[in-house]
Amino acid sequence: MLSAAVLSSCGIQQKTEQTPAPPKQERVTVGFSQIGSESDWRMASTASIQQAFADSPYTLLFNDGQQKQENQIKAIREFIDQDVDYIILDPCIETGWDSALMEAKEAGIPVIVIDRAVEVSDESLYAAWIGSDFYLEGQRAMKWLEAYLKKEGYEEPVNLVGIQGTIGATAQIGRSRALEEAANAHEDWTLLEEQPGDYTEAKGKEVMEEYLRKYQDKIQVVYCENDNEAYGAIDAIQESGRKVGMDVKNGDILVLSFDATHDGLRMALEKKIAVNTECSPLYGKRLVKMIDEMEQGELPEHTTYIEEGQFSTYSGIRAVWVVDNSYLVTKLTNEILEEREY
Ligand code: GZL
Repeated sequence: MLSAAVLSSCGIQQKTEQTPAPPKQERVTVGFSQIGSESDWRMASTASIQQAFADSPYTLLFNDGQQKQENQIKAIREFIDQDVDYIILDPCIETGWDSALMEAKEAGIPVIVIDRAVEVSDESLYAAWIGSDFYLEGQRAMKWLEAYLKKEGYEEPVNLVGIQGTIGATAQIGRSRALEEAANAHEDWTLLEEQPGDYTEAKGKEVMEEYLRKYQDKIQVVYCENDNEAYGAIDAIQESGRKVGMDVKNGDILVLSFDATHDGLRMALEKKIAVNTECSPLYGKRLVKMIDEMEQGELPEHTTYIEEGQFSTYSGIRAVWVVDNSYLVTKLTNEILEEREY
């Protein structure tokens, strides 16, 4: 057996003890605190993110907060304990996140907020926010209603009811504000009542049943802050013997909705929803790209609004104006529905 001296003199390093294997390149791990599974939109949001990360070099840890902030805060702390590289948060409501986000910041873990926003004392508590302009969504819906009533020559008083999203969610705050402002701006419009429907079909139906009991045939417009609430409201209206549709002059109740999910657009194609204002849930690829960039040391844009559309079968309105900007209203067709991604 050649001596160690001979071996080493010819440059062959003889392993005198087990040298540890080099650490395997650890995969970047991302913790995602999702709000829940309350709506078709939410399920599409989850699917988009899970699929994009499955196709990426990153490991996604997923937590369903079941629409409770305390569950989401618990998830954030668990992600910190697991020493993830990034946290993605879709916050159920805007307030109450400072301490959890401070803990992530102190752990050196960047937080990317998506969809709904957080209201915090220091905006550096999160690295970036990508989401929708929910107030603009509501303004577009109200401008469409104003144009529709004018085009139809409807000059009677207009009574509206609102079925809100989860109180305190950015989407609810923005969409409700637009409804309230529009009702105040029109002398002959009366907002009879608003109640939370929590973005669910069951609650949407329950609230609409109460409205029908209270206001009977006084209601002309139902403003649903998402598609699942609209499905519930439409069921309640039809079960009461009234009709949803586009002919307000002959007693149809106009249902306005948000999200423009596949079934929401199908209901619009059937004229059960008069106009559906889109809110895109497709964050997955954007988030993977953002993490790619952050892995390269690039700072992401701190605030990014996503582009969204509006759909109706009513061909008399091809665009609406909000302040100085015009926004396209897409005439809804079967082809658009068939191509719908979510
Ligand atoms: C809005 C999103 C809302 C959707 C609902 O971006 O947060 O939550 O409008 C979902 O369908 O439940």
